[in-house]
Amino acid sequence: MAVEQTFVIIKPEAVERKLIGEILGRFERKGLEVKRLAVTEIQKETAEEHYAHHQDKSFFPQLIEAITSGPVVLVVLEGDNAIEQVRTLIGATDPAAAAPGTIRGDLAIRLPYNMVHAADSPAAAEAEIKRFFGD
Ligand code: 3AN
Repeated sequence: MAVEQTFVIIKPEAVERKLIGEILGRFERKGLEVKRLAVTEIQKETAEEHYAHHQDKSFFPQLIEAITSGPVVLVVLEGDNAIEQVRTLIGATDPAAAAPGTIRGDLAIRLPYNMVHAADSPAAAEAEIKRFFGD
C-alpha cells in the first residue's frame, strides 16, 4: 500500500456554514494526516486554470463564481492510498446522488455546491499541490 499525498479544497459554501472542523475531522478520523493547511481566497485566473477541463460546460461560469465567492481552505493530506481514500470519503460529484456517510452525501444537496474538491489521480494531486502551494 503506497503512502500518497492528495490535495483538497474545502469550498466557500462549507467555510460559510462553519463545516471546516467537521470535514477535516472526517479525514483525520479515517487516519489521514494533515500535512499542509491554508485559509485563502482563490483568484479567478487560478480557478479557471484549476477547472480548465470544464471550460466548455454550461455550468463553468457558475462553478468559477462559486469557488471564488469567499474564503476556502487548502489542504494536503497524507496516508495509505490517500487519493482514492479521500475520493471515497467525499462521495459522488452530485450531492443528490452521493451516498449517506460521505461528506457530499451528508452535508450537501445541490450542484455546484458539493463542499469539497479532491484530486482524482496522482498526476492531478501533484499538479494541484504545485498550483496552490507553489512547490
Ligand atoms: P469532482 O469534483 O467530483 O471531481 P468534476 O471534476 O466533474 O467532479 O466537477 C468539478 C466541479 O464542478 C464539481 N465539484 C461541481 O462543483 C461542479 N459540477 C460538476 N458537474 C456539475 C453540473 N452538472 N452542474 C453544476 N456543477 C457541476
